[in-house]
Amino acid sequence: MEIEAVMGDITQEQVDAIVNAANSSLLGGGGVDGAIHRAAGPELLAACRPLGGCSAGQAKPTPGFRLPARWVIHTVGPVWHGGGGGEAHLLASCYRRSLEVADELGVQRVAFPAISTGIYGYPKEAAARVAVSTLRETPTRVKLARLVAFSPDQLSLYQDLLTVR
Ligand code: AR6
Repeated sequence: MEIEAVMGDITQEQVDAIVNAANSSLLGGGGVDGAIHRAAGPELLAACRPLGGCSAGQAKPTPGFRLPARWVIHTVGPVWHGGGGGEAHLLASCYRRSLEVADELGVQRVAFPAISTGIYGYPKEAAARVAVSTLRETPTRVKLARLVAFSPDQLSLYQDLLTVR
């Protein structure tokens, strides 16, 4: 799988599936979750309701409705509590499970936000390391993972990690 980093708004990504950094209710919120629900339209919330929520580290798909992406893969990152609560393991699970769901959907191009690094407070550099190493290690039929940075600093974190193996 090719991994690339780009800067932008994930709701504009022209890929098969975008990953949402949701909360366990899957009923919307702020940050990238709010942006995805606004761009997808109210059908997205209606599609999330019957899913019955989602645990941290897990992932569930819905259609993308008005988004350019055909699918949204909703995953729930860990809330940062200092690192001793299994946060890294849960964050890795988000990336791994999202790729597994992408395989189940049969899609080839998936865009990821920096899960947990906003409202959930996960330190950005540590989170970027987990993202890149998990994407590199997970066996998948996905051809392209796009790491979508929402700031220049986030983009350089990804670029630094992607230039060394
Ligand atoms: N495109 C790409 N990245 C974005 C966008 C966007 N449009 N908007 C924000 N980001 P956050 P979390 C970046 O807080 O930390 C919600 O209320 C942002 O800069 O969205 O996993 C949920 O419902 C940051 O780098 O997600 C949960 O309650 C990254 O996306 C909670 O927030 C993640 O920030 C989840 O918190």
